[in-house]
Amino acid sequence: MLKLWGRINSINVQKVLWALEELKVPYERTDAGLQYGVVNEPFYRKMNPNGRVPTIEDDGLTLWESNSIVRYLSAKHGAGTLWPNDPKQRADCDRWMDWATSTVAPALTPVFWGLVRTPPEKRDRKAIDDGVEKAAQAFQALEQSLEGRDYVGGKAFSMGDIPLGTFVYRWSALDIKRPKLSRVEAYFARLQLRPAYKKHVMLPLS
Ligand SMILES: N[C@@H](CCC(=O)N[C@@H](CS)C(=O)NCC(=O)O)C(=O)O
Repeated sequence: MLKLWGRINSINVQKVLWALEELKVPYERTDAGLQYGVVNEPFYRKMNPNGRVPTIEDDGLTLWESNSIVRYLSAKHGAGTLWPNDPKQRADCDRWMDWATSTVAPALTPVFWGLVRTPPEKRDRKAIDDGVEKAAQAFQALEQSLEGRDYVGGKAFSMGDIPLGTFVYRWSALDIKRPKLSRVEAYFARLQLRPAYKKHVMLPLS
């Protein structure tokens, strides 16, 4: 059975849990990272020299990098659904996965860490405010791109929605100012119709 290492409040682990559930792949999960440790143990470093989560082991393959794991699982179990067969369609989804990591994550991570994992007296207000502004700009771009689309790849839910969907939830759940973006709101509402999203992503922020 597929093995997954990572704590459930890690956004990168949540992407993998969401994909596994969408694809109905059975798995065994071991808590790892932050308070659980494990990531510095020699056996773990051998699998993942970065000492980060998630890592999976599946059928002789050891893999880290959450988006790569989502792509692998989608290709293996979701051809024609999470993994569009048409290369152009797939590139569209891939692009949103990369964008979530390259543009949304660097904006939102300092906000999340500042407001959720840092005591008020130690917060870097400027880093938080900068992140709030950059995240607003990123989601304005998403708002524009969602015109005529139910999901980032078009009419159907795909792997392209998984990394982005985890950030959309965090952005909505953080106690920050957000511009009113009706398409992003409708997209978030659509994602919430998916039981796997509610179960693995929409957890209290911690
Ligand atoms: N680019 C990597 C980032 C992995 C990463 O930074 N994971 C964080 C959790 S979201 C981590 O391992 N933090 C340290 C820890 O949990 O001990 C991925 O997408 O998998």
